[in-house]
Amino acid sequence: MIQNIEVILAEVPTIRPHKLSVATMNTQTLVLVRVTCADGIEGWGEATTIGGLNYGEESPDSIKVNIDTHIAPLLIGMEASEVAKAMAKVRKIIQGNRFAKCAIETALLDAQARRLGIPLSELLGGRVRDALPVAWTLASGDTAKDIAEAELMLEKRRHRIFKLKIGARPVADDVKHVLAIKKALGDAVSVRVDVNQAWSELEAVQGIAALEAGGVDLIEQPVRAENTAAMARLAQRYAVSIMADEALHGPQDALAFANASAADVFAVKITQSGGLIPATQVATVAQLSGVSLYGGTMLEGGVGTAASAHLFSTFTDLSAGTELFGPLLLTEEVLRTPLVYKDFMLQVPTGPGLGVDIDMEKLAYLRRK
Ligand code: MUC
Ligand code: MG
Repeated sequence: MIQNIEVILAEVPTIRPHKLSVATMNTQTLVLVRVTCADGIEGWGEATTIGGLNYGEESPDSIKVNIDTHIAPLLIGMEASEVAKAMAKVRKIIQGNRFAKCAIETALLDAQARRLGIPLSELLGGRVRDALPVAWTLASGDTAKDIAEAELMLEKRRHRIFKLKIGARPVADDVKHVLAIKKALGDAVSVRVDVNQAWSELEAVQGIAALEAGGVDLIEQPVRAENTAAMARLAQRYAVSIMADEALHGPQDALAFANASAADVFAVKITQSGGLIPATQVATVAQLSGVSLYGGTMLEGGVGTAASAHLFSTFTDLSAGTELFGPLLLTEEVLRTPLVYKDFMLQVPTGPGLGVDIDMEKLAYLRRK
């Protein structure tokens, strides 16, 4: 039986300012959900987002209040091992709130996988890989600093795929910045950009042409999320891959995007999709439509990153890799044993459930008072 649901907000500083077109992050607010079951088993989930309400429609505060007030009361007393029934009830009664739903579903699936003594990946169809390629985001706002940071990552064999956050400055300045980094890092390294919706279609046409000519591999969400027609025109116009991120809020959007041929790649995010199971449906739509897959992040800590890793390990096609580096951007670790990054890959945890343990003392210290 589901006995208790607790939402914990924890403030963790980032290792350096992380500059996106929509926000500059100096701290990340982790949103953690702990589900306690009557059989003594506990499950954890995460609903972390970026920049309050700058990025998505849910804030850490709204997620907490909506779970505490509207979602938890629906679930308390329900059978904990019947995750699908519990989530069907939540999805029927609660509109929107995809991040909140994701954290709840993750915690229930974590508990159930622990109960069964199997890794979460095996509840999600089964892993086809044990390690995932991981990109790093260069977003210091300074070209020379970004190059030095990338070189350090290459030297440590941690990342060889780099995503650059652009869109806040004029297109010509951004292009100059990206191409200087691409030139410094060379051909063995994949350089990509994420515009986070900042460009008009005309700016995108101009920017992408220059970036493609300079050897950039992938252009993420260049225009507004709702501008499907522009995404389709850009995807058709350019050989370089166009990736949808903010446009995808679950399977329905994925289907519309696939039908409109509006992206070459989908960034699958478990929170933005509304949970692990809807995220599997996004991936299925992509695979059936010939769209490539990329494992996205909302810069979660260890819990959400582990949950995403379990899901992405089940994708047969993961040709664009992942960006599951969230915990590495934070100054404090909430897991007792950190996730393992080596040889440019994140190792998918192998223990029961998420395969991670929370450091409760550390969390008590980081917790918003
Ligand atoms: C996004 O838009 O993809 C992922 C990596 C990063 O630096 O920001 C996020 C969000
Ligand atoms: Mg993105």
